[in-house]
Amino acid sequence: MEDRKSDGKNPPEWKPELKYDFDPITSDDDIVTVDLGGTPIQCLKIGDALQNLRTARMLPDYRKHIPSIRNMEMDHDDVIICAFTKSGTHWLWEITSMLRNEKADYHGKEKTSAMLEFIPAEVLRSLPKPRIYNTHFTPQCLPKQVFDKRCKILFLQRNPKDVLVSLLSFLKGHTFIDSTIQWEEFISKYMELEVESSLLNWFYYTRQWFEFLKEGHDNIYCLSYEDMKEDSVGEITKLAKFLEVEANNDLVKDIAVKCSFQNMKKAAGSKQETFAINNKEVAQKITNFTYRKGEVGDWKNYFTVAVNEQFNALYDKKMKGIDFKYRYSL
Ligand code: PPS
Repeated sequence: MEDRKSDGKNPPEWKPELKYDFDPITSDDDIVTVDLGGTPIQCLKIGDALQNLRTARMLPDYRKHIPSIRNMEMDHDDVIICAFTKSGTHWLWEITSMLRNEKADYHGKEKTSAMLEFIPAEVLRSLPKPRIYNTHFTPQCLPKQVFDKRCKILFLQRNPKDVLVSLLSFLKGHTFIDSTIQWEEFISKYMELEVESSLLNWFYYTRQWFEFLKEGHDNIYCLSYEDMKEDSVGEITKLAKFLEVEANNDLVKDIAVKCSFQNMKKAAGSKQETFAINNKEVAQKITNFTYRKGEVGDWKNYFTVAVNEQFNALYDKKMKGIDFKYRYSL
């Protein structure tokens, strides 16, 4: 894999730090090519987790990392936030951190600092308490002790139409896909996506979680982005109860205000990033697409009537037997 260094003449364009070892690919490895809006992406597949080969050394080698996460020790008071990407994970992580610290102060670090996909198990274990991990993995990749020790899990959902609009902006922003790809192209390819991927395939991810929830787990609390938008104070109050945290009305209101979209976007600049970003412009760009709009219903600006009908039909087919009702507007 190429090294990303400056030629010494021009300031280096910021690229994620490639800090992990990555063993050679062998014939035993499962390599899949995923077509996202016309950009073929080569990935290593471990179970239902995909590792993009282009950025492989940015994250630990999944062939060793996933087993080590599965076997990671957990304490009964560790909490894990589970959500499909672009569902509001940053938002819920900040709220949960404030609640558990009983203070409406922003966490000093970016939420990727506590992400199961990004961080080696021994580093995750050494984070100060209260520990709030987060992940886009399905239950099959979570630490086994989560279930033995009955750690609290927060399962956050968001309607898939807003998720996909947000996802395109994220993939383009990180140059995971060609920045010229238009929404029409992206959504039509996305509707053909069959790969069993926790990271990319919303239908697959969500089904996996619902099948798992059917088993009945009272250590899992379900929330939705739309409910949080509609009534932040009410949802934070209910969450505090589940987390068994003392939170009076003033604290809950302060958290709701501090965690509003605009305030979190402003605060993002002062956080210590997981990947050292020494280029202010790039850091601002990443903040701008991580905190893009923060609304319910932006999908209506993208889905045509025909695409919407096609998507609804696909949803009915893929989500048969799952009776959860997503909210597409408030
Ligand atoms: S990630 O990078 O996959 O973990 O993204 P994730 O944090 O899950 O989701 C990003 C979307 O959440 C919106 N967001 C918020 N909405 C409301 N309030 C707050 N405080 C907030 N913080 C983040 C963010 O803007 C992304 O959605 P879109 O629709 O792109 O704006």
